[in-house]
This record gives sequence, C-alpha cells and structure tokens, in this order.
Amino acid sequence: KSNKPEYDLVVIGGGSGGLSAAKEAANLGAKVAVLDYVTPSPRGSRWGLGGTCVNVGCIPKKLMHQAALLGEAVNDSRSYGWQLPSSENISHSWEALKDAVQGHVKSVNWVTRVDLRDKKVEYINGLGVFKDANTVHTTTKQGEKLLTAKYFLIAVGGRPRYPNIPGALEYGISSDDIFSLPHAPGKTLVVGAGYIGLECAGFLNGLGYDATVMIRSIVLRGFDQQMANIVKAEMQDKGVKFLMQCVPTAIEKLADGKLKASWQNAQNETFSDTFDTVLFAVGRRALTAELQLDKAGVKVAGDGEKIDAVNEQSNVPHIYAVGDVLYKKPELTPVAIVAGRLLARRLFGNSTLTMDYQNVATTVFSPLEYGCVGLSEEAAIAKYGEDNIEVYHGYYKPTEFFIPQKNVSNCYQKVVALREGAQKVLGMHFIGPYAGEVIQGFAAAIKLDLTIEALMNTVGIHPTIAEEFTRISITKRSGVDPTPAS
Ligand code: FAD
Ligand code: NA7
Repeated sequence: KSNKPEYDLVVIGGGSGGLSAAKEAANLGAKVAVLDYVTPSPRGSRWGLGGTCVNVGCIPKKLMHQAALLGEAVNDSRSYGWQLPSSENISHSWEALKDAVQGHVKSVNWVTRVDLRDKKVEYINGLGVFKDANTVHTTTKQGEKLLTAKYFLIAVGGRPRYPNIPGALEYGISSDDIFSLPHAPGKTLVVGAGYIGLECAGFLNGLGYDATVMIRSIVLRGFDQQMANIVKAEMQDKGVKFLMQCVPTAIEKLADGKLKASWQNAQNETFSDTFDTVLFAVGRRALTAELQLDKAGVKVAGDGEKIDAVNEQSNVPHIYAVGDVLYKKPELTPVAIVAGRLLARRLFGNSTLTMDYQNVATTVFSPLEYGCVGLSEEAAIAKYGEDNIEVYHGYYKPTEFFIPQKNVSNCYQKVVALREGAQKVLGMHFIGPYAGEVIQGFAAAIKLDLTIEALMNTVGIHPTIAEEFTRISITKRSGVDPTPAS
C-alpha cells in the first residue's frame, strides 16, 4: 500500500467557504472530498448541505425581511391608488411564508448537491474529526471512514450560543429554528442586539408579531454607534420594544404553554413577562471543540475557540481554515467564499493572490436597512485623531416616501474621510431602503481609493437614494443643520 494520501484536499464543512474552496480546487484538477454534517439544534431543527447562509442564515433571513417589507408596501400602495380590502381583511400566514422559504432552501440544497457531483467533488455526509495531522475520521450511514489528504481545510463555521440560565436550552430557540418554525412565533422576546437579533426582531414586527429586544449593553457592537442608534430609533418608531441594560435570568414554561421570561436590569431589579417565543441571538460559537484539533496539533486563538490563521494557514502548514471559524475576521458569506476560492488557487493553481479582509461592505437588514463599508466614525477617530478626520453627513428624503408620508426622520448617510488634500474616503454609512444595493458599488470605489473630491464630482442618478452620496456637502465640524429643507 502506498503512503500517498487518498485526496489532494479534504474539506471539513460544506458551507460558504468550504464549498467554494472545494469546487475551485476540483476545477483546477485536485481530488477533493467535502465532509458536511449538521448536528440538530437543541430544539431538533436540522437541514441539508450548504451551511449556515443557505439554510439558517442570509437566505431565509433575507426572504423573511422581504416578506415584512411587502407588508409595509401593501399599506403604502393605498396612497398610490391601489384599492385594497380594509386592513382587517388582509392577513399574513406564517405557515405559508415558512413553507415558501423552506421550499427555496430545499431547492438550493438540491442544486448544491448536483453542482458538487458535476464538479467531481465527493460529498460525504459525516462529522469530521481529526485522528492525527494527516487523517480525518468520520462515520457515515455506510460505516466508518478514514480520509488522508495532502491538505486539509477547516470550514466548520459556527452555531448559536445559549446563555447559561435555567430553561434557555429547553424552551428557547435561535436563528437555527426560527426560519423553519412550524407555528407562528407570536409574541417574541429576542435576547441580543447584534445584527441577527435586530434583523429577527425587525421582520417579526413587520409580519405583525409583538417583538421585544433585550439589550445587555449597546446596539450593534462593532458598528458605527451613531448609525446603530438610528437603526434602533427606526425600529422603535415601527413598534419594536427595547429593554435596555437587561440580561435574562430564567425561562419557564407555564401551564398554558406560554413562556415566562425573567430578567434583571443594571440595578439588579428583577422583571418578568410572558411570551410565546424566546429567541436567543447572543452570538455564535465556532465548532472547533468537536474537531479534536489537538490530535492534529492545530492551535486555537486566545478566545480558546477560533483559528488564528495567516493567509488562511494554521500553525500546521498543510492545515488551513476559512470562514466564520477564523479569528478576528468578518463573519460574512462572501468573505468565506472569496477566501476559499483564492486559497484553492494558491494551493492548486500557481496563484499568489491573498484575501484582502479590509473594507468589506456589509448590510444589516433591519426594517430600514443599514449598509456600510470601511471605518466607523469612532474607529476613524481612534486611528487618525479627531483633527485629521472630516465627517460629511445628511438626512435625506426618498422621493417614494412622500406620497405615503412615510417617516423620513431616520433616513441618514455619513461619509468618513481624511481631512487633508483630496480627502480619501475611509468609511461610508447609509440608512435607508435597499442600503445593501446602495453601498455595494461604493465598496468598489473605496477599493480604488475614492476621495471626497471624486465623490462630489460624480454625477448622480436622479431620482434615486444612492445619489445622495454624490450630494454630500455638510461637515459635522461646520455645525450646519444636516436636515434638508424640502
Ligand atoms: P458555514 O456556512 O456555517 O458552514 C459550515 C458547515 O460545516 C455547516 O454545514 C456545519 O454543519 C458543518 N460542520 C461543522 N462541523 C463539522 C464537522 N466536524 N464535520 C463535518 N461538517 C461540519 N452573512 C452575510 O454575508 N450576509 C447576511 O445577510 C448574513 N445573514 C446571516 C443571518 C443569520 C441568521 C446567520 C446565522 C448568519 C448570517 N450570515 C450572513 C453569516 C454567514 O451565514 C456566515 O458568515 C457563513 O455561512 C460562514 O460560512 P462558513 O463556510 O464559515 O461556515
Ligand atoms: P453578536 O454580534 O456577537 O451579538 C450578540 C449580542 O448578544 C450582543 O448584543 C451581546 O451583547 C448579546 N449577548 C451576548 N451574550 C449575552 C448574554 N449572556 N445575555 C444577554 N445578551 C448577551 O452576535 P449575533 O448572533 O448577532 O451575530 C453572530 C455573529 O455573526 C457575530 O459574531 C458577527 O460577527 C457575525 P454585548 O454587546 O456583548 O453586551
């Protein structure tokens, strides 16, 4: 028997990053296997091939956000002349939405499987565990299997955390469960104010459910805090409730099946209320403990969990990592996809191109979306000093908001730039409809060293909301009121 490894590349985790690397490697002629296994959530939710984004992340989230936006559009449309039945006669079916979303997810699972087959990537539905630095062990329906490879790629992503309080695991749900919840969620408590918590509370409120967000400290840690608080203000205007500086202490099930949530505030005062659903969005845990990394000699970062890789390479030279499992890298699908693809090209395609993790654009799909790229105002000040930063900002009024008299008080944009010379743009922030679509193109401009001068010399597309960025003129330093006159 030869000592040559069976595969060129074994990928552990068939999500955004793992699949991208596997397919690119196979395209370049490598012999590749992908292991993907989903451990059911504490509530028993399970799903197919494709990872978090497709099954319990970006995709079902965006669809439910869209469902909520359509509810708003139904109301707006009356003022545009649509003759609709009275509001009491318009209702929304959670079951119909859930079925449509799950139908789409299943079709993506299927297409993903076919794609792997076409590209000659072997898919193994089993949990991968390192046996040693050159061997991964797995158990499938067909039995036990040992896989040897020249290179390994850890792309296991993460799963929601639960707070360590009585009843959390038994009665709470997470983003792993909400998109396939068989019954309407009803009155919901969302614990956590990261983007996942806000997005879930936003679409639940938009679909007509009573939604409360419990916040331990601040909203959207890591994001520009002025923008984060405008996102919160708009959610409040739309009816979402916020419990500030509170942490949950227990979840109990009452005789009528409802959930009693207890919590305390910063003064240690205790409160409780009943809910139909309690959704935890308190962060995610990287799935490295299950891998037995010590057997392969792979070290984890200071957080005891993630992998601190350099150009996706771990401390063991032939073992790599991409995606959410990476330490201090943006946890976003396109980041995992691009890093995986570039890595495969370096391993099998003579490429030297490495992943640029800077200036990655992202969007919070809150009811009024928040898109951003680059530095927040506070990060720019911390890096360059207040005297060296110019912040341009302004409120704006989307044309389509006038007729239905929608709330424009939270439509706001901000450009953070260096103060000197042509004023290099460091960050762009936009709250409004289609914020992701607005920001994407500007992200390319920032990669090409966009300046305020170039932005001001760009001719807008009228009437759009994206053109607002070409009309910036008011600096925060000037103290001029950034509210438009009409
Ligand atoms: P994953 O996609 O999580 O894939 C890892 C796979 O590996 C999973 O299938 C897992 O079951 C499997 N696995 C784990 N351990 C093993 C093992 N030992 N053996 C075999 N298989 C294993 N990103 C965006 O860009 N835009 C968004 O709008 C967005 N919205 C989101 C909304 C929600 C609710 C969530 C939870 C996430 C969202 N994300 C979004 C983040 C995005 O989903 C992740 O960044 C992305 O999926 C990470 O890809 P990955 O390849 O690292 O891991
Ligand atoms: P985030 O962005 O890590 O946010 C988690 C939120 O939950 C945040 O508001 C936390 O407050 C809060 N939190 C964390 N632990 C607790 C406990 N025990 N009790 C109450 N509140 C808590 O996670 P998401 O789930 O939104 O997103 C997952 C990942 O995707 C995230 O890491 C991003 O990088 C991408 P805090 O601000 O810490 O006080």
